[in-house]
Amino acid sequence: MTTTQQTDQAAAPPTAEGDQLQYDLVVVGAGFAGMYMLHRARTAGFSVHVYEAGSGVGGTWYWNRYPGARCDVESLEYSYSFSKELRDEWEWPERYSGQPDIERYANHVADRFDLRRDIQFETRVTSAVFDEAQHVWAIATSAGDRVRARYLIMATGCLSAVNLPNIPGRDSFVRESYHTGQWPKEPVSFAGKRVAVIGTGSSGVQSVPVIASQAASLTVFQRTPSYSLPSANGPIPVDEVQQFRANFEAIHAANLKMPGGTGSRFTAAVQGSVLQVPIERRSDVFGKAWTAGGFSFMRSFSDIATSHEANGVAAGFVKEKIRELVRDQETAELLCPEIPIGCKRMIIDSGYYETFNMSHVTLCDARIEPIEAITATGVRTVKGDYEFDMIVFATGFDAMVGSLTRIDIQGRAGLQLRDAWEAGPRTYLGLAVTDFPNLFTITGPGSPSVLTNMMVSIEQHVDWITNCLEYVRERGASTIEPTLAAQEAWVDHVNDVATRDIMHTAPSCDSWYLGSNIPGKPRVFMPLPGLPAYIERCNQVAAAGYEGFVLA
Ligand code: N01
Repeated sequence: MTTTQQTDQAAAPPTAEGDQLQYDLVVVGAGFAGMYMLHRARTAGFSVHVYEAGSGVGGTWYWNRYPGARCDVESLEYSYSFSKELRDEWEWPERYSGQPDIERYANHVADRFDLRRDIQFETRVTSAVFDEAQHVWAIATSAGDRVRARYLIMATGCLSAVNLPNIPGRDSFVRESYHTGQWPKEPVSFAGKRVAVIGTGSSGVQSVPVIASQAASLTVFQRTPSYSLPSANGPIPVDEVQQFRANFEAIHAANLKMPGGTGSRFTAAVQGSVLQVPIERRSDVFGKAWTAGGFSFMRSFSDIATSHEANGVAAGFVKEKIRELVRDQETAELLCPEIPIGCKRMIIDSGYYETFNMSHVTLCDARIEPIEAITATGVRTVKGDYEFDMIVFATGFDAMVGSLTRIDIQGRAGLQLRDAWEAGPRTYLGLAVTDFPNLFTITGPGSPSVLTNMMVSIEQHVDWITNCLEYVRERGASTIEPTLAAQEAWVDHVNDVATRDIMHTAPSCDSWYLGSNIPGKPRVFMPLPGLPAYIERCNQVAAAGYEGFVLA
């Protein structure tokens, strides 16, 4: 691999003796969560130090610099809300921002709020051990730091621990290879090269058209076809930006009442069931939503996510579109998914299906031709050997828990977080974990996180954590930790809500939400559907003196 693989680097844990408490908070990660945590906690008078493995800020948007990387939430909403000045001065060039613009925004925020002085780059936290005698976290890093902090805040992101597929011979390829989630900063040229892309989730689907436009040939290895919707991306009209800014407070408040924390400006085209309207009207509504782009399609009727039958009708429309867009009907059929639409994270693309009309682009489907091995010079399938100059692994992430369990985190009595979560993640509110005092997870499993606009969830979590830390400080306590009973009840609640979410938990659907993209990972639905009820619960817990937590 030409990329640096994230590994479990188990450095020796720091010793308890002799070390002074250096910081109130150590924050792990300088993506949008870590940056806002630093800003809020600093403003509240805490001393904060942030460790970041990359050489710059941006987190997801630092690492995922693969060609075509783009956000599927509208730029105006995929922005911090906490500062009016920041909102008003920043101009997004496109409705759906590309990675370079989002990284530029992250850097602008870091400069504007003078964040860099408390961020240590190119430093990975390797272990964190809770010292039960001193009530502090003893933290070790890849750069040899040994520091002690009262609180450990994990801002490690939900999609940051990359998944390299367990294909035999994976590391034997001697030419260029990359994982989309650890794309190098140096330019990568595809010109004149025979390129393979393995994986057809968002990262694969976004990168395919860009790679195809430059490579000599492109072979796309698909294991499961995904539904993708056109973005209809373009500049944001000036009057829309003005309207958005003028009405920001109302729009933001309305977004907080939406299940995903976004999209209040675009309500369902038809408030009712797709099954109750005549077929011509259905096609008309679907067609308009398809042309409007982005998630509009999923909002065309109000029961696409709640009725199997309605979901099937919507899926049928998309499959017809695929058959229209892809000239070779054999390829088109292979691209048509069989799973419910939306059970995996929806993909928003820029010309994905059309790319298969290019004569140098080939689809290699695992149902016909499974991959047997990676060789020194390419990929071996059951039908024979393909030679490539470059392999792009667009094979996703050990989502939601990988970035936490790959670090050696020890709570009370040496309990390892990865052992505590062996049967699936267990948290209280997706924010804290029993037996791991003074540890908080931003957008952790058991919170709505990846089912929402992450910016909204990040801000909600950071604000809640900061208020909580102020509360603990005011009471002169040195630890805060959820009770086992509160955590168990929360896990039961998350499971209960997930079971009722028929779309995301369809038995036919193996998604990273369920952990089923990682061999051996327990099949547990990790995020909690429904942001508004979640926010209400978090607020109730705080108002009741942090109910379910113990302060000591
Ligand atoms: O990862 P994925 P991703 N052999 O897990 C295949 C966010 N994101 O990086 O479906 C062969 O979705 C796997 O096949 P299968 C977004 O939330 C957002 O693309 O498991 N193939 C699948 O096709 C997204 O959902 C944006 O059968 C193998 C692919 O690799 C999330 O990140 C952009 C394999 C992995 O797809 C993850 O997306 C990019 C194997 N052994 C990402 N193992 C936007 O904002 C895996 N695969 C738009």
